[in-house]
Amino acid sequence: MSEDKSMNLSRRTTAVILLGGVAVAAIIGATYVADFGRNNGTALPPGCVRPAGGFLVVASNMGYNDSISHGAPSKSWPIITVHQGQNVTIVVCNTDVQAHGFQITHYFVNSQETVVPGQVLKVSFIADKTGSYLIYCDIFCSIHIYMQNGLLNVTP
Ligand SMILES: [Cu+2]
Repeated sequence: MSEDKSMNLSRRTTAVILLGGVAVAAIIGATYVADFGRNNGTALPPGCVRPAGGFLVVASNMGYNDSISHGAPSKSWPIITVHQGQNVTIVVCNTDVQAHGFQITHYFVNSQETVVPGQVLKVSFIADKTGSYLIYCDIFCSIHIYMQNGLLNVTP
């Protein structure tokens, strides 16, 4: 093989690799956009109801309780306000096609609460400490940044 031919082949190979990369990126991008734009929040799994005196958090591809429509990630959503000493019950359900985490600083940091697609999770805890605590997802997902700014306010 002459030097020229070898150079051409190498260039062609580079071009094919580049095109391949662009195609893969386009496919991933299209999948991401399609998933992002689909609202899975309409079909609630059985048991996905607000508990008496408690709260309901629906994890969908629109965030927590449609946090994307409520200004996430710059604005806090959802916002749960309770009194110190209150027994707090939250039903968390997942209508998305991917798993999400459900964490609250101080209350559910190391619990690794996870809701898989279609799951309904019920958590209860005593709000023992006043203050504002972040409600967030600790599982990497395609809408992760929109699930980092929920708020639990525990008032005296
Ligand atoms: Cu996440």
